Amino acid sequence: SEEYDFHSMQERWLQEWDRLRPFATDDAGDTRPRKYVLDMFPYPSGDLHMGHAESYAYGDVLARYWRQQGFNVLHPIGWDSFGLPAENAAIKRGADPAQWTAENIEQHKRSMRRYATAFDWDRILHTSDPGYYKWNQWLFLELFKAGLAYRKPANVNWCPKDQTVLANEQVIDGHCERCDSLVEKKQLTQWFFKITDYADRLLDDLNQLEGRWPEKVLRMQRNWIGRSEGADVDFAIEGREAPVRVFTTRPDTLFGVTFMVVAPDSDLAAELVAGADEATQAAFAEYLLRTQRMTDIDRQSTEREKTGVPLGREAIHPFTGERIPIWAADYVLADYGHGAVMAVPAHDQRDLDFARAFDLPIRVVLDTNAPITGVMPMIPIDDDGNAIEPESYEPVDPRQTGEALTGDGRMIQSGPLDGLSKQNAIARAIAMLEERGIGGKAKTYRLRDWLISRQRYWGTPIPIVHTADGEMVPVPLEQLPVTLPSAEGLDLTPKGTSPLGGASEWMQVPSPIDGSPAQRDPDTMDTFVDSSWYFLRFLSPNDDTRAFDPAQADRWAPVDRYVGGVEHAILHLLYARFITKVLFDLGHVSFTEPFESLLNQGMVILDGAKMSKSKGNLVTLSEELDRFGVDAIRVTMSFAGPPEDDIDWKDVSPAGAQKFLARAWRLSGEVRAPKGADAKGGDAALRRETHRFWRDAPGLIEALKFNVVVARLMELTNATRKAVDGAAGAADPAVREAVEAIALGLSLFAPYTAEDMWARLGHQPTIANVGWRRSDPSLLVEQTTTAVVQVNGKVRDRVEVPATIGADELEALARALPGVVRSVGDGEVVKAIVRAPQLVNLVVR
Ligand code: ANZ
Repeated sequence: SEEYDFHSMQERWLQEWDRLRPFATDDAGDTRPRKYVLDMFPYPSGDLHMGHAESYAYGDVLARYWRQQGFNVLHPIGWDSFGLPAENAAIKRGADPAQWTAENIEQHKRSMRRYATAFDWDRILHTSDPGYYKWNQWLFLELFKAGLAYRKPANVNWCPKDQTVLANEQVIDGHCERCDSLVEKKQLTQWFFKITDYADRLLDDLNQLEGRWPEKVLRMQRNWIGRSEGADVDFAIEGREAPVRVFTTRPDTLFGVTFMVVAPDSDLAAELVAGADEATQAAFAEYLLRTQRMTDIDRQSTEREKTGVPLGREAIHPFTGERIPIWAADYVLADYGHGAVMAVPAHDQRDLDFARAFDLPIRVVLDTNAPITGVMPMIPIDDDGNAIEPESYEPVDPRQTGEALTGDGRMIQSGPLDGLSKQNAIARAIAMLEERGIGGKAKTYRLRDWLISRQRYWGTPIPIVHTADGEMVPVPLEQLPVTLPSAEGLDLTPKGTSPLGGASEWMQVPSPIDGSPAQRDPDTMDTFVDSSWYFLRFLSPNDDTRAFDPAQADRWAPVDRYVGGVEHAILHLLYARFITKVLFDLGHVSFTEPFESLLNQGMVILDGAKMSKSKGNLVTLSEELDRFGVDAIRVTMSFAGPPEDDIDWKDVSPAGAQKFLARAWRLSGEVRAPKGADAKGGDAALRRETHRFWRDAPGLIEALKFNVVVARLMELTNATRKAVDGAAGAADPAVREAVEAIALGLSLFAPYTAEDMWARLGHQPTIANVGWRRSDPSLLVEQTTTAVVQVNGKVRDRVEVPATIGADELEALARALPGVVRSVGDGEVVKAIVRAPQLVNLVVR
């Protein structure tokens, strides 16, 4: 039989496609409906790997599918080319980051073309291109002018090895995401974006994405934003004019407050202890040093022994007037809530551990043993239905058990709250606080403002000029981009201040206001800024008059389907959502969520383990492609299972995929019916198979069941082979119809093979734009037959059943027929003889 030579096929069609540019998105005058399919753009470091091959295979199936369904599809690619990988690699090899990046992009481009990704090659972009980062600077200034970009000294996460600031999100269990060094704290003046202003919208709008984004991603975003609802409470402080405000989720436990705890590293703690005696101050100073060496994770660990020092000051309980001591302890964080808590040891485990460690009073205010009747206020009742008075039972003592009482029940020892359930007491307490003007309903968030400045070279320069008298002036739009100075002669090694500060000529600039000597801002932007809006730049990537064309944005955006790794579940997606909302508020776009639906592909692993160079279990994409061909690798990715699942390369068979493609391809050389031949009257069984494919494939693709579609193509290939070799023969027009269906189906998964099959069937390239066919419903009517049902050999009923019905199903159906039920009566069926689909005989005693 003919040889399936994928090498020559790849060479031939790659050239042809270069000439035909089948995926250029020409929008002018195109009236087709639109789809925007976007793959997360890669970092251009090294060549493409198996992970890219997987995710691009999936994105491509979708892009090619929508095109076959008659949509005008935008499917662009670019490179997230600023950032540490390029800079560190450049430092290591002594090369210019710009040149290193350009070479890597070229390599990626070659590999992507060979991989036959259906990208629009006229719309590529990369973020380190001044034509791109000019608009990054524009975006920064839009936020600056809207009061959403600001500078403040901040206790930042500092990686001592990379010598750079890290966002909270880049700190994993207290270690640097990139180099795993232990992260330290350092005070530096930094630029922030005010994402916290958008916390509620970022949280609430996740509901719109329910069912369209993976549940796991929605959960991670919700946790990251971490909205907590409760109350603010002001506590007057002995000897201090202003009260101290605390945030609590449990205002119902107000009467159980027996002490107050503030974060040792807060301004408040420093101020309070300043009024205490020397010994207290000395102990505090030492404790503060200990605290500063710890990560937030360790500080909040429930495993650790509680530590702390008294501050020698007292707060006044707002309702009882009682004096309560104020402590500093590391389990309270300076930058959460108000950096201080009202401690309720009976009902909060951390406070209880602390109270037990330092022998502080514990007061139970909610009896969790009291039965809950659902009648509010709740009166506990005994077995006979009589009310139980609070005196008649003993609440559990958390001091003895060591376990805080966190459940629901009935309030006790709480004055006006007595007898209420937890929820009612929360509402009542909030009302009381509001009445007295000492607090009220409040929310707090885990989310912090987005620290966007970096002290590194390879990023977008911040377009701000600092005048001699300390004013910050935006660089005027017509002077953008502020281009990076050449890396030549600059010391790029990390040292805590931006290398750009060393470009003395570049740093000096006349003030945009009056021309007086001024200085540029030496910091560069976090690369997450670059990737927060790139999906909009693809709409008009070469427009040098604006960041994006709003008319195009209205037409194409939001992205219909975003494909990429779950490692971006929090940061990138949150930032892109935030920037989209800002652009909406500033009137630049008319939608508030950037990505309509999201597909997170699983990982490609080997033998159950993540592949990595250091473990030596790397499967190299280029080698796999050389061995099996592009199409076989793409089919393997799609056939491996649902796209969200991990693919163990040990369990898949690229060789099997290649064999399947060869079988399908050979059929295209055997078809003898002429092009356009009417398949009516052709082999009916084969026609039914073909039209079942056309009926089912669209729904399966849209449900992301790519593996099932490949399986169906395999079945159709087998059925066609049987027809060719059997009674139908190669001249049957049903065979041509089936092989064309296989080619069109494969055009999503195996573009080279499909194109070659299409040519061998006598058609012009390219198959990518032919359009999928529709099923003929008249061919899909299921064949039925009449089954006869006997009881003890006598015909008692008849029923219409599908010709393909199974024995079990037929028997169950038969037993339920009215004539059969009547005839069996009280008797017992001892035996059933079933000959599907015609006959059932029940033997009854
Ligand atoms: C009194 C209380 C009683 C509390 C009780 C809880 C249970 P989430 O849910 O995480 O928002 N808290 C407030 N600020 C804090 C800070 N800066 N560092 C550490 N803990 C802080 O937690 C809110 C609760 O965590 C608040 O409610 C407060 O303790 C504590 F039975 O107030 B609670």
